[in-house]
Amino acid sequence: MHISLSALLYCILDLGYVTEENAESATRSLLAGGADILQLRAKNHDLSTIERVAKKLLLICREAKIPFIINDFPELAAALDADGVHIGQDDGPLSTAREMVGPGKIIGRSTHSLDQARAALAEGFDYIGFGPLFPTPTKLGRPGIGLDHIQEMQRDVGSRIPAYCIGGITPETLPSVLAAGAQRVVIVSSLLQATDITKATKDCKSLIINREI
Ligand code: TZP
Ligand code: MG
Repeated sequence: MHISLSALLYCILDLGYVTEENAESATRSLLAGGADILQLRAKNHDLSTIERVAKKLLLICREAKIPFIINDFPELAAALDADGVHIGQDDGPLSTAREMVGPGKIIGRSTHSLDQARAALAEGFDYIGFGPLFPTPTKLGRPGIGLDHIQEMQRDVGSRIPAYCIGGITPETLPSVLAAGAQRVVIVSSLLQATDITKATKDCKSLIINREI
């Protein structure tokens, strides 16, 4: 599995916003709205819960033929034959994660600056997240890095590997993010907290697809 050129909207099923009971239906709604990649992220859950939810979401993503990525747990991604894993700056080098998940899997890295984005490219990551652009309750304690470096990041990194701008992106902020040069985005809370997840996802997807170039 790899990330396709047309995978512009990356969604995260974050168990901080959705209960285990609602995880499958929220995922189906995100996919119906046009999510091109799905990640499972669970910062305060035990591994058995994450595994149980991951198994269900993997089936949904397989059926929809989109990549399913697990945040933080390369061993779990390998054990479930998920499509990849996403790791942060403090989660060790690519090589360690690669040993665990194997050569055919997608491995992404969170980056919070232009330097980190360039370093992730040089190390060989398959894609990056770049942000948070704006402060966000989904990643508390991290300042927003703003929109000023997006263009340079796209030029140096996003032209080589998929680069997803992330953090505080909503239907309201998305136009400014796209105008600043973002090609691909991750959106979490504003979709998961929407009264109609599918509609909110569709609205964001069409803003991305119909962007002015
Ligand atoms: N990494 C950087 S910002 C962020 C992560 C996981 C959270 C993005 O969530 P939201 O709710 O779209 O701001
Ligand atoms: Mg992590």
